[in-house]
Amino acid sequence: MKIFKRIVLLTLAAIFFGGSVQAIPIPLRGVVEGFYGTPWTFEDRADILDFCRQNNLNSYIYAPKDDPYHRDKWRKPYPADKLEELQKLVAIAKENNVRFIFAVSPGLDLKYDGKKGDEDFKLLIKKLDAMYNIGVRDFAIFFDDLKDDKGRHHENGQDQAQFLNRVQKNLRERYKDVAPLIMVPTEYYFEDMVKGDKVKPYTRDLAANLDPKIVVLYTGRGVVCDGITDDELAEANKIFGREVGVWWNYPVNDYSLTPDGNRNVKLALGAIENLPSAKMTAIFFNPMEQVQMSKISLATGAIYANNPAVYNAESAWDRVLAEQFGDLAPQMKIFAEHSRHMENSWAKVGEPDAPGFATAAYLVLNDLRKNNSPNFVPLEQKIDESEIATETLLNQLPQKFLDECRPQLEQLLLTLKADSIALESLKAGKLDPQLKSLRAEISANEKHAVISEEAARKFVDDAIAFLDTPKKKK
Ligand code: LOG
Repeated sequence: MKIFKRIVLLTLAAIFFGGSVQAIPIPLRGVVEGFYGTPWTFEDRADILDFCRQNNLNSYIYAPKDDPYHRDKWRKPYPADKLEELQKLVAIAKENNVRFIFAVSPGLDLKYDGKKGDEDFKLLIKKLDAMYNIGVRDFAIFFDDLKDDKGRHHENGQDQAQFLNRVQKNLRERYKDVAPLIMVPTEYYFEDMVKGDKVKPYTRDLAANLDPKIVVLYTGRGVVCDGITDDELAEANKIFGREVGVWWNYPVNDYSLTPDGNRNVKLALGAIENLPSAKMTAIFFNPMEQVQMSKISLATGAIYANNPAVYNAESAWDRVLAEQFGDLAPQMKIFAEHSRHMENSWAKVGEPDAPGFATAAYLVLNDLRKNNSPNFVPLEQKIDESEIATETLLNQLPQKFLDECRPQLEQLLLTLKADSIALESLKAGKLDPQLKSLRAEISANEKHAVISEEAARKFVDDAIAFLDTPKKKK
């Protein structure tokens, strides 16, 4: 009996870990071009559609925030040249077996009632019809980011639901081949949908009135958060009375801003992680303006979306780096490790940057603070290894990648130079005057590139602070 049990268990384990368990892909999986900033070019989009096919992603949502015809001037029809470009993309999507989902964000000034409401409804249908005529069969309507300066929005859930139901009904009556609508609510993250243990009125009314076939996307606990658990997903499903889909805000970096308003200064090069393994209807990854650099995490996202139950972020990351960078994968991994954590006052996602480096640096300073003599070697090795990798990438990466990550590579190299000098200063017990000017240079460059804030950059700051502090007499 015991032996029999063991055989059964071993067989089950072999099936499970051998990967022969049937993969269950998320039905709708892809990329949402949904970031603020310069929209992707035609070539970028064609490239991403091909990438989607290669990675078994079956959908692409066209929703660039700064395409005026998508949001600010949504009532205006696309001019002929733009329409022609879209038509070509729709054809390319079809060739690649990717659904081209056309989105409009009319919420900034959409009218719901009366004559104005009817006019707007007609204009929106006209906009979608033009897309139908160039081959689009999937549509989305987004109502995100409608808050005023005080963080309040004035949307009514019932109005929005009725509007969307009407759009859905109109399309389905006239066209037999359009897919169910996809929508993003105005309260699109969990913490904004509830107050205490109560669902807020807007979300409650939207959920109660929205056609159950319409797909709702949400972003998780926050706008940019560090994961969604199966329980959290179940909670969102309950609120909306349907299986919701996810709009995942990684690797998007449009909120990585400098004080003077430069965007996209930090690259998000980590793996997709901490997403549900439970059944889900849709997932869309919002990428960076830097299209090539986005492909690292997008490809891990594709591995996740094709088999969420067995996804392992670390091994997916390794596999993708090898596929995309070949011989340069080890160097790329070192660089990417310095640039995967994204955080500000309202956003937090991605593994910590270069944790091995950060630990080695911490140990050195900790010993010095305690008057122990530190072992400098592990940190020295980390600095050297990162420096060699960065230089190799600057010399050998193909141009299309360098076009997108040169500022960050150069910033890392500068920071590592400062790290070396910081280390020598600590060894000598005396601050090299060069160090502070290098630190100022790093700050100045952060207008264009931010990297490794809590690892390579932090060591420079910690070393300066340590050497600047007057020693206590023993
Ligand atoms: C926007 C999105 C933006 C992202 C990250 C959603 C649904 N909407 O705060 O366009 O790229 O956050 O900044 C958003 O996420 N709003």
